[in-house]
This record gives sequence, structure tokens and C-alpha cells, in this order.
Amino acid sequence: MHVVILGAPGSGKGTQSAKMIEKYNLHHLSTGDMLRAEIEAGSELGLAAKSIMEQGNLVSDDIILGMVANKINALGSTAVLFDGFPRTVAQAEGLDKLLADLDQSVSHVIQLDVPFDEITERMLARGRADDSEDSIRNRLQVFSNQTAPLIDYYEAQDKLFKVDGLGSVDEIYQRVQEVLG
Ligand code: B4P
Repeated sequence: MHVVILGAPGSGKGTQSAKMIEKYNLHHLSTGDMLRAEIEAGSELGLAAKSIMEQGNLVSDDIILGMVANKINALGSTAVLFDGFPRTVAQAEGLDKLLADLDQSVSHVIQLDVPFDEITERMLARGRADDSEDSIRNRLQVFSNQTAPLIDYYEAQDKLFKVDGLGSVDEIYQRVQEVLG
């Protein structure tokens, strides 16, 4: 079982992931967390990613796919929850290929559906380094242009489950469990 959690920035992917990994015994692979760890460590990759993230743009597909490939190969057959990845069709194709090489595939894609107004409020309240108003506006635009096409991509593979992402964290988690069983 490999699960992808898909949703706009601030839709609650990280929040729901923390709950899902416990119950379903999944390895949490968050590309956002991996990038923030690189920034924290002051690595070359982190230095390159920092300003891109603060502006609310996407780090390049090559960097992200390289990072994820290393992790997947190290994990072997461990079931993974992919959080915030893939974010472009190129990343989704790359993931399918990486998993196919290991005779594996994505089993479920949970799409967290939250209106943009609510998302903006949540992110302004969170106040992370990349949560300025300009960055939020840009990230929502980037989501619509580059990540939303993944909804069709996974629908065509019959793997997409849309979950209403409005309500309390527990209410949303209840809906997620109805999908994953
Ligand atoms: P991410 O780290 O993936 O973060 P996110 O999309 O901003 O947030 P998430 O959806 O996880 O929301 P959260 O649970 O925190 O990305 C950050 C940046 O990294 C990207 O903009 C990009 O630059 C870069 N990046 C990452 N992956 C990449 C990739 N694959 N390719 C290229 N670039 C990549 O929730 C948000 C807030 O809402 C929190 O404060 C939370 O407490 C609150 N909240 C959650 N659920 C709630 C609820 N039900 N009700 C009210 N509030 C709620």
C-alpha cells in the first residue's frame, strides 16, 4: 500500500498525514519536511531551495525526484505515505516509474478538498517563513496551474478519492479512514 495525499498548500496534508502513518503503519515521506531539513542543515540544496520556497514557487522536478528516488530505494518495500509529492505531472510520472522499477505502485490518492479562502486563513494563522500573503497567493496559483492536473492524472488511473477537507481535524480523519478502511 502506497498512499499519496494531494491538496492545495495549507489544505492540511501534513496534519492528516501525522494521523494516517500511525494507524496504517506508513513511512511518512514529506518533500516539504525534507526540504526544510536541508535548509536547517545549511546544505547546498537547502540554500538553493530557500528562496524558491519563500516565494511560493516549486523546487525543480529534478531535485525533488532525485531526493525521493534516494529515499524510496533506501526504504525497499516499506509502505509509504507521500505528502506534498508529487506536485507536477512530471513528478507523478517519475514516481510511477520509480515504483514500477520495484514492482510496486500507488494504491490510493486522497485529494483533500478545501476552498482557497479557508486555506489562506489557515496559512496566515500558521505563520511559517513561506506563509506571507504574496507567497500564499502565488502558491495557490502554482497549485491551480501545476498540481491540480494531477487530479485528472490519478482519476484516469482510478485511484483518486476526494475527501472534504473542511471541518475539525478528527472529522476529516474519519472521512480519510472511510477511504482507506
Ligand atoms: P509543504 O511542506 O508540502 O506544505 P503545505 O502544502 O504548505 O501545507 P500542508 O497541506 O501540509 O498543510 P498543514 O497540514 O501544515 O510545502 C511547502 C513548500 O515546499 C512548497 O510551497 C514548495 O515550495 C516546496 N515543495 C514541497 N514539496 C515539493 C515538491 N514535491 N515539488 C516542488 N516543491 C515542493 O496545514 C496548514 C495549517 O492549517 C496548519 O496550521 C494546520 O494546523 C491548520 N489546519 C490543518 N487542518 C485543519 C483543519 N481541519 N481546520 C483548521 N485548521 C487546520
